[in-house]
Amino acid sequence: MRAPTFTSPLHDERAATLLGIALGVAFTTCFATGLVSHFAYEQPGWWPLGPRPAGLYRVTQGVHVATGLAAVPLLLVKLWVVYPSFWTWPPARSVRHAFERISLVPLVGGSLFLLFSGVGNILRWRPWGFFFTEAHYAAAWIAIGGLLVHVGAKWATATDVLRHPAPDVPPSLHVSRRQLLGSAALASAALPAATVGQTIRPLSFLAVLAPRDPRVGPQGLPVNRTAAGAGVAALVRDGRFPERYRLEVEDGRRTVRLGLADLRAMRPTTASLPIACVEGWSATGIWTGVAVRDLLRELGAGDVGRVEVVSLEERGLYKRSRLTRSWIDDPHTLLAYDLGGEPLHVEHGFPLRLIAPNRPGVLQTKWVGRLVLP
Ligand SMILES: Nc1nc2c(c(=O)[nH]1)N[C@H]1C(S)=C(S)[C@@H](COP(=O)(O)O)O[C@H]1N2
Ligand SMILES: [Mo]
Repeated sequence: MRAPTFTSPLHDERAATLLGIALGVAFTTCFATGLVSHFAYEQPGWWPLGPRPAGLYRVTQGVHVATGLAAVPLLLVKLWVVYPSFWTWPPARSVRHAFERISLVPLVGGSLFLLFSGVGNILRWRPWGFFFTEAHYAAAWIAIGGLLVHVGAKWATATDVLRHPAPDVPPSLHVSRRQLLGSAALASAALPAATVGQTIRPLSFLAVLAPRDPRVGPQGLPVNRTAAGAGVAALVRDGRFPERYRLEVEDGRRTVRLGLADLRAMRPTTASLPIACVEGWSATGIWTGVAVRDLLRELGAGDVGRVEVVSLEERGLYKRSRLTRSWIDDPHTLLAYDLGGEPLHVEHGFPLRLIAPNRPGVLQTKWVGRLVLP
């Protein structure tokens, strides 16, 4: 096999190293915040983060999406800089070299998969047949494993490159190394800058690329799953509703049914809490409702360590969520009936929705119909 010839002097170690460092920082931050997102969603027993601070998930998930976007141009430019080495012949000079090259398969393959599926997910463009959450999580471990091996293998070369002054490269097509890296940096700053406005309101004027505008939607809040999509719109349009609406509270021995008037007669709590979607947008609302702990107290439910919150929605991945003890005890874990002082819009979960501090949006169940106590 004859290696193709690569004429640009920009395929050099220095550019590769600097891009590699930027990518390493972006990937590690994205990985760490991705783990937070995963465990905040799964809520394993050992997970230490509870409902406080209330806005933490909105920050970690905003950073996750921003660093993922920043990595896209960095990775593309990095692949361009290093791709001549993919044609190296013979493919391995030593066992060490072979190992280093094999680690590129999970690293490059995993990274491309993560960025592609992540961007697709925030654009809600999901042409794939797999379940995004699990595939994205598995690929993250694969890529981070490849990254560790790669950093270990390249450490000596990279420190060597950085210790020496930058050699001049003759301009290639009038592009210097500095211009190449500068444009990569600019593109990688511009992508997240053009989307963070979907979570930081004062920057929303910048959010030209954001898939969601946090100000657009009924009651000034965006909507992911619509009432029509969830199949609850007809139920709500039905004239007997909400008069006939009953929240059912089951504890294995009995079922208590509470109408909206019963819920409104209980001690109300108002709290300012964000909806923070995994897709990277977030928006704050002023919610009023009954705190779950007050409701349980009213019903004399005693010491409850777990509550399943079940939607009227019949199908759909997010029709139920679980409240663990720290959320049940938090005074701002609400079954809300008002948003911004008005009855909830049906798109936001009328007649009743869960809204609680520091919780991924997917766990803020709308159109709540039933609470199941163990
Ligand atoms: N029943 C039900 N509740 C749900 C969902 C759903 O699909 N079904 N989607 C969740 C998601 S992904 C988000 S981000 C929030 C968004 O709330 P909003 O539509 O009021 O902004 O609702 C959550 N509640
Ligand atoms: Mo969401």
